[in-house]
Amino acid sequence: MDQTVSDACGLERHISSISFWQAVSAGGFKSGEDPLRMILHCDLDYFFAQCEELSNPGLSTKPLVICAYSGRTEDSGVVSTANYVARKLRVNSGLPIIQAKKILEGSNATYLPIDRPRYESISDRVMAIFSAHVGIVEKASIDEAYLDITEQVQLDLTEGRNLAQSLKRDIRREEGLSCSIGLGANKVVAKIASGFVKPDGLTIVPSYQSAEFLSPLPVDKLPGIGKKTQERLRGMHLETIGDLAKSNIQYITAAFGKKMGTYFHLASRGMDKDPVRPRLGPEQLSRIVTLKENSRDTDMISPELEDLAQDLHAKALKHGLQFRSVGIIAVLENLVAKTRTKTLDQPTSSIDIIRGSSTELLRTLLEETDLQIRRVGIQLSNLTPTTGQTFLAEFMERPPSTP
Ligand code: DCP
Ligand code: CA
Ligand code: CA
Repeated sequence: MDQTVSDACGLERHISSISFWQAVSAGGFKSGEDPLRMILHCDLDYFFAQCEELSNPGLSTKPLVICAYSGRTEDSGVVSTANYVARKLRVNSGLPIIQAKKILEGSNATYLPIDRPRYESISDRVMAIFSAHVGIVEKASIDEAYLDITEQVQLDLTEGRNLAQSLKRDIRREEGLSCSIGLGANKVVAKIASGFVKPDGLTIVPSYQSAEFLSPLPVDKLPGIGKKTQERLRGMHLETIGDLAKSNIQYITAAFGKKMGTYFHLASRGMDKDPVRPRLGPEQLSRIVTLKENSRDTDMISPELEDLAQDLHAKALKHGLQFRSVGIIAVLENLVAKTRTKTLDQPTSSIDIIRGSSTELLRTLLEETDLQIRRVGIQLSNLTPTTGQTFLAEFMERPPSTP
């Protein structure tokens, strides 16, 4: 019944049957309770390892293991992540490094330590590409974000697919990275869809097929269900998300408490109201505006940059933050997003630095293209609290409530 539609990536999966959805509805489930939304979840593939392959492409044809060394002995610690060549040999995140080395013995594998500052800079630039395309971006971790595209694509699936494909294309073209994207009616469905076809996948789940899409998947695919909860559910003969959807809510709440029970009950039926919270995480402050008309004229673009610089400077001061990187975001007339970033030796909160760096980066960017600029933005990253401020967490909004 399922129909696979190949797109440019050859990986898009389109779930087409609605039979189970109707069966669930007939069982008393009220459809349409959630307002209609269209959410993307974008997750970079084998992120830390892919970043290392960028600087050394020779690494991509053999097993590459990024190691979280504990420092106790030379090889103590676990695998942070591994490229897909190593994964085929069953080397995955969390495996002790010693075991990974045994499995990969004689395979010419490379082992590298985590270089977090570099991955964070790359992550910042990818987040800037998201913000260049979409207004509501919630950075969920170093390599993933939720994007609310409801208004932008007017709930049109084809438009949604086109937007997802332009994001994939820009991330590939600008940063050389592949990612997997899920499109769904809410964060839970989008998140599970992004992991459905990987790497370089695009999985689209129309809203009315959410429950049917989730139904055959094992329960641990639901965000918030780990191995322990999965074991408990197995003991209750609940193996798939569909089993959970069909189970009695009182039975589930009695076992897991009201909050988790209600979440399992709704999420298993493809329902989730959690909004995409527009923020890029505590590491970045950014804003982007659309120019009155497309332009390459710095005299015309400069006043916009000045407004952005003042606004972001005020935000940084308000939150007691200094920045060490200033980035410029430009969406060109062909809708391709470009970003350029400058990292300083020392953190600062100077507006002159924002002005100077963004103007210089804009010039560099214009030299690299003949096209006109449609939207322009500034991003401050590598943020640290100004001396005298204690915890960065004080300035963060509350964390997402989705487990
Ligand atoms: N990470 C880690 N330890 C883990 C899981 C992840 O250090 N147990 C780090 C390394 C990953 C990054 O976080 O590259 C992102 O985690 P993901 O779960 O998204 O995994 P990957 O991006 O590595 O792989 P995938 O292609 O499955 O998304
Ligand atoms: Ca990832
Ligand atoms: Ca991730």
